[in-house]
Amino acid sequence: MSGRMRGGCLAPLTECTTSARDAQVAALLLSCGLRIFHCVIAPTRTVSLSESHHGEAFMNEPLGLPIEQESISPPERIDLIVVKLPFVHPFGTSVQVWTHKEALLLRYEGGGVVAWSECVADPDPYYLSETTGTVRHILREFLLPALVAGSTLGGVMTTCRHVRGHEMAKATLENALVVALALEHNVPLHTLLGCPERKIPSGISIGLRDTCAELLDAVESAVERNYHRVKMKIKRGKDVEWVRAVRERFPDIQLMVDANGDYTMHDAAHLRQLDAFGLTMIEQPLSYSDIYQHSLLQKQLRTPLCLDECLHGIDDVAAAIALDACRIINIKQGRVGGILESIRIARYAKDHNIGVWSGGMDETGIGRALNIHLQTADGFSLPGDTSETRNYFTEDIVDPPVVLDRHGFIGIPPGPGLGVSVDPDRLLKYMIHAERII
Ligand code: OSB
Ligand code: MG
Repeated sequence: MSGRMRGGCLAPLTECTTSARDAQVAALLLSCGLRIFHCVIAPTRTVSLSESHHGEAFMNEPLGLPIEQESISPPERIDLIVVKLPFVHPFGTSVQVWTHKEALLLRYEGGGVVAWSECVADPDPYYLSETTGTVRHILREFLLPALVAGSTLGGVMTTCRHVRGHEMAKATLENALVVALALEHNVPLHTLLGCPERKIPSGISIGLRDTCAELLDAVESAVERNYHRVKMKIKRGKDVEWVRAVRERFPDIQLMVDANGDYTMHDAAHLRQLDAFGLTMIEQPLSYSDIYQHSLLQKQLRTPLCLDECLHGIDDVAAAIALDACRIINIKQGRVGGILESIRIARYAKDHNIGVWSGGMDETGIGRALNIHLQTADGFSLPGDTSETRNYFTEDIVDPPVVLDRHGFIGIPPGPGLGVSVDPDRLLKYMIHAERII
């Protein structure tokens, strides 16, 4: 790591061209002393489009967006970088407490632009089964080889669908390609997606706290900052009484709970008590892999259920809606394989009168910016888990940070692509691994 980098005298790294800033990051990756692997992309692993269309199910149909026809510029360089940033407050769910955000980033250089994407996987399998380790493996061995000369975006992603599961890995590649296209066209990502600019409502996800008093303090500060809705994590033993306390103190806020799968149908009578508090929804009360039992539970509750962990693509969403397993869905673009599948799901849900919001994974500013652009798409009808940078990090790796306006809205970062730029000093400060693929 060079003294120059530490000095902070470099101009911020712009996304939109292969500028001096990008060259600095490239030089930094080579000079940082971390392990850098080189591996050869094997184009022989791809499957032709006509072959891949044979016998496909609903999930594998093309989306029909014009950008799927766009040609991908061949990558000149691809790096996988892992950063680890401390949270300002540990983030707890019913399953795990995270003290840091460890995120895999993909840096894609080609066609005269540098595009970044952030994978939503954690280093551990305590949200879903994918991890930063499995994503690196799947990207290197199976997804990046789909990048062959002359491919369209749709063609690459169709080839990638031959890989079963691994939605977070697929999303990491797809999002990088989509951002690269936006940069090549010199337009903001939402414009490339055909979505007009709009202000994005905010929502905050408050992790499990040790005491109810601490939870009340956290809710109070969110209400003071004008968040449009507040989500509190619950688990067995920290649920009905804690919700009652929050509701008594804040009778008018849009309030919801997220159990991350902590309950079973044996808890149905207990969960029915939550109907008394006017919650906007109860998110994933039952197992991370269940849809059917949620449909049984929904019949016993007035409060709408919202599904998160168990929805991995439009087929799961269609099943959940057909079974009346939920009235609202949380779309995490990483969990469903990327921004294009997210747009398709939002449209489908809207057509079926199902509320939609954009979930978060405590992302750095790269993933956060993508989620903001995504929420301009048709169908996103409810405030999501998109909150200010300062809730997570004292400093982030990108500029500008996400802030709320006076009315609790979030603006779309201006400029081409994601509209945020990676700061080389902070990237270096938080980088724990770098691997050059091409
Ligand atoms: O269930 O939505 C979840 C974070 C990590 C894992 C799972 C979840 C969450 C969040 C945080 O709720 C949402 C955010 O603020 O980004
Ligand atoms: Mg959730």
